This record gives sequence, C-alpha cells and structure tokens, in this order.
Amino acid sequence: MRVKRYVVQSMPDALSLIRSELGNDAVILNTKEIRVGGFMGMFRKKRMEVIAAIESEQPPSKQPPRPIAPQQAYRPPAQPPVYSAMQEETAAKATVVAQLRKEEREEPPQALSSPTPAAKQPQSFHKPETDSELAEEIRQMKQMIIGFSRQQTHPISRPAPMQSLYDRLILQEVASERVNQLLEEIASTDGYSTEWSAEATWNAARSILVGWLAPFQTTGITSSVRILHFVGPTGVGKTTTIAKLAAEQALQHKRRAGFITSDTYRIAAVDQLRTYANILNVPLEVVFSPLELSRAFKQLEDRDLIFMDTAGRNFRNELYVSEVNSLIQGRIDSDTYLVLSLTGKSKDMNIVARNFAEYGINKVLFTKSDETDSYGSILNIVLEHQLRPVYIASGQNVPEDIAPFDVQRYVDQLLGEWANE
Ligand SMILES: Nc1nc2c(ncn2[C@@H]2O[C@H](COP(=O)(O)OP(=O)(O)O)[C@@H](O)[C@H]2O)c(=O)[nH]1
Ligand SMILES: [Mg+2]
Repeated sequence: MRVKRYVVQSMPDALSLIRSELGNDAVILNTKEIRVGGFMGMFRKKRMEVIAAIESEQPPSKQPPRPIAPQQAYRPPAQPPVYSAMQEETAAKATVVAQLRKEEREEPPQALSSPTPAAKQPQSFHKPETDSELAEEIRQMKQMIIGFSRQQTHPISRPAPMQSLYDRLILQEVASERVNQLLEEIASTDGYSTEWSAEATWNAARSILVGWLAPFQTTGITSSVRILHFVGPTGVGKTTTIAKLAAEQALQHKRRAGFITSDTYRIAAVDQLRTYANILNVPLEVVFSPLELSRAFKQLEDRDLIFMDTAGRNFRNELYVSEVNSLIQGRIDSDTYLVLSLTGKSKDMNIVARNFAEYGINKVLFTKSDETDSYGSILNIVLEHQLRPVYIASGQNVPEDIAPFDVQRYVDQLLGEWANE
C-alpha cells in the first residue's frame, strides 16, 4: 500500500491532488483539521490534513489525471467508498496516523502554511528526517569515513604526548577532524621534535587553540544594546540566564532592566519569569502576539535594557528559525543570544546552531557547564558555525552562576593538566 499525507486549505484541493497523484482508486484514510505555521503559537492557520492510500500494485502514473469540475470535486469523507476502505484498513491506519503525528511534529511549519504552489505538494510519507538532520548525518558520516581512511592509509603511531593529547581531546568530545588538525599544526610548529615533552606539547596546543578561538572572543552585553533576545531549545536555561544577567547588569552597570516574555505556551514559564521579575524588582510584560510587542516596548520605555524571553520550540526547524529571525533582526540596538546547554547532544546542538547561524545570529551562550566534564562541543560549535561565545553559565544559582566567556580559561579547562601517558 502506498500512503500519502496532504496538507491543504480545503478538501477539494486534496481531492484533485489525490486523484492526480494516486489515481481514482485512492481511498481517504483520515481527515482532520490541523493548525500550522504562525509565530510562537500565535497566528496559526487552519489546514486540512488528509491521508490517502492506494494499493501499491496499481502504478499511479498510469492513472491519467482526470480534471475535476468544481462541483464534483468535494466528496465528504463520510461517503461510502471512503468509509468502507477505512474499515478494511483500520489496523494499518492506526500505525500510519501514529507515524504521521510523529512526522507532523518534525515538519517545517512554514512549508505547510505557505500559500505558494510548492507548499501544496504533498509530503512524501517516508521522509523521517528534516533536511538539516540529513545534512548533519551526512557530515558526520563523512568525518567517520575520513577518519577511517586516514587510519588505514597512515597507521597512526604518535609520540606518547601527542597520543595523550589526542585521547584527552577526543574524551572531551572535540570533533576528531579538529583534533587531527591540531596535532598537525603542533607537528609543524617551528622547532617541533618527536622528543617534545608532554608539557611542551600541551603548551603548543594551548597557544594554537587560543589562536583559533581568539577571533571569537567578545565582550558581554555592551551599552549600545537595548533589547536582548534569548532563543534556543526548551529547558536549556534561557529564563534562568535572563534573571542572572538582569541582576548582573543592575548590580555592576546600574542598568535598569525590563522583561518581555512571549513564552506563553507553558503557564509555568510566565510564572517563572514573573517570580524573578518580582525578586529583582523588574517590570514584566507578557505578549501574546507580535503585534503586542510595540505596546510592551512602550510600557518599558524608561528601561535601559530589555530582556526578551522566547518559548523554546522546534528550533531544529530551519524555517521556523527564519520566522523568528525576521522578527528580531529589525533593530540596530538589539542583539540575540542563542542559548545552548552543554548537556545537549552534539548532533542536536549542531542542527540548532546551523539553523540560527544561517540567519545571521552570531552569538552563543552556553549553560550547564557544571553538569558535564566535556567541553569540546564549545570548540566545535564556535568554529563550525562561527558563533561568538558570550557567557558561560555554570549552575542554577541566580545571579552568581554565570561569567563572561574567556578563551584562555576555556582552553585551560579543555586541555586539563598535561599528561605523559
Ligand atoms: N545545572 C544547571 N542548571 C541550569 C543552568 N541554567 C539553567 N538551569 C536549570 O535548567 C532548568 C531549565 O531552565 P529554564 O531557565 O527554565 O530554561 P528555558 O526553558 O530555556 O527557559 C531549570 O531547572 C534551571 O534551574 C545551569 O547553568 N546549570
Ligand atoms: Mg523559559
């Protein structure tokens, strides 16, 4: 059986697509109203999701598409052929619908909400990955293959300190091609000898890594920034970080903060920021739609710095990211921090970082350094996506568990004490 899912504006749209694609014998397994697109849960549009199927023996291309007169086009799903097919297929449908729900969560909402003809193209049922995920997997596979072929063509026998350095950085989860690049640069350092001690090797590594990262060193919040957006996946620590930074700015720079949150998905999310707002004596505005933003800014016009908290959702989704970005890029006195947790999976972090970096976001704030001993993902993310690390958060205590990112300190932490074996 061949199953396809269509997301359309109306049933007639679906029927003509189904007829032309699957032929006249196609049956409709399920229809339901869904909401797609929008911004942060607002302005979502109504669409119909229609799941149609055809026995696979009948090649659909052989079915000439029949033009459908408008009055014939709409056949409500309750008509007999549809439901008899549905009854026969009940078991199959349960699985199909379950899988499609999963797929729906992962699908780009803009593609579904866009009124362009391309958006009306049905989604192929067997498409478990987003393009970003696929790209990331291909990248990782390429790295693995390069790693294997290197090992096979040059059986690796390194001087002991180089091997220890290699082991240390791989344990820190630095991407293997970066580690190899580092070892090659050390080996081509002026005066390098295979007799170098571990200490000399570590020192060389330190200065190369600092050299790699130095261009990304940046200062924290600058006085020219008045609106600071925090974006990133759910639970990475955006709200907590905002509270820490608002306190830091008030205490150290006497800048009076205001909060805006558009994270109205979870009731607890607003309460959480409100609690911090009360403790820190900072006004809070809640916005339910982008249109309310100007009202919120007006309410907070006497504030030196406005922290804007967003709901973290579906940031693996490139199209959604572009939507968010178009809203937040409008002002020159605004800046955006992508927040990533060091406890996250590097594959997921990479997808999120790539999606944001592509839309011009160039600063990253890492959290939860206290919950891991591996810091390699910072190096990977910064170099791969050219993001400047602004702060690093290291615990749940507000306001103390945050510090500006310091390249030197980071490299020391990454390398650890030099080791001989
Ligand atoms: N260990 C640790 N926990 C943190 C850190 N930052 C935030 N958290 C915790 O992570 C959880 C989610 O934080 P929250 O600010 O609500 O994340 P959000 O969904 O991105 O706004 C909370 O329990 C925070 O206390 C950090 O640097 N280290
Ligand atoms: Mg939050």
